[in-house]
Amino acid sequence: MSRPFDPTLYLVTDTALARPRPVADVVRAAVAGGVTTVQVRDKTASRRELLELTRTVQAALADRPDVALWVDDAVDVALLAGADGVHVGQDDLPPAEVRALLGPGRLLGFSVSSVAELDVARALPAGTVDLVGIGPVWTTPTKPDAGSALGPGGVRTLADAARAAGFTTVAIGGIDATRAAEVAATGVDGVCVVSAVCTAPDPAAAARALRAEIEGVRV
Ligand code: TZP
Ligand code: MG
Repeated sequence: MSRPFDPTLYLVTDTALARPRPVADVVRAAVAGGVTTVQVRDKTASRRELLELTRTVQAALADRPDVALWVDDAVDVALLAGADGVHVGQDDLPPAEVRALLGPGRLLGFSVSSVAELDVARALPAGTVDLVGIGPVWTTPTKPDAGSALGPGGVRTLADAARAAGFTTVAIGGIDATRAAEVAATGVDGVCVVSAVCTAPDPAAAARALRAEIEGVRV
């Protein structure tokens, strides 16, 4: 069984957007502000650099065992660092292969932007994929090749189907504090952000604002 984790406010790091601050500083502040889970993502880093970055973020989270740590794409890095999970996209290693490497004790996330892509996860044995990341909700400069925007309506449709299949759901793409409530209202388990926190002058305040919007929908 994978470990339980709280997907409510899911931060994906971006080293360039965090500059000049070290990613670990942004993560520490964001978690203090209310981020509940963190994924290390750096498409420009070498495997060696990604391992180092992951370990630095892990050290920043040492006093927060409740915050699950994920690595984007690199299952080798996730295993070497002892991260809680790995997140793969449709063109990365297939989820069944990643699960075979990860074993049962870690989390596996998978990106979906359509019913056909969700079907890939639904066709796998239960326990292969834990979480599906649904997006992009809106187009975003952070990932210009993310595909067409689903909008909140499209997210709701995919989230309903994904939750019915037993997956934890998060939505990603173009979300900031002004839009977090609308996304939370689609029924996803969590809201995922990159630039809203990584570019914020005060990442703790940005996380607090996002969290307040999400919790406002849940009461
Ligand atoms: N996958 C779909 S959109 C996206 C990813 C990694 C980037 C989201 O970034 P932002 O800055 O929160 O819009
Ligand atoms: Mg990927």
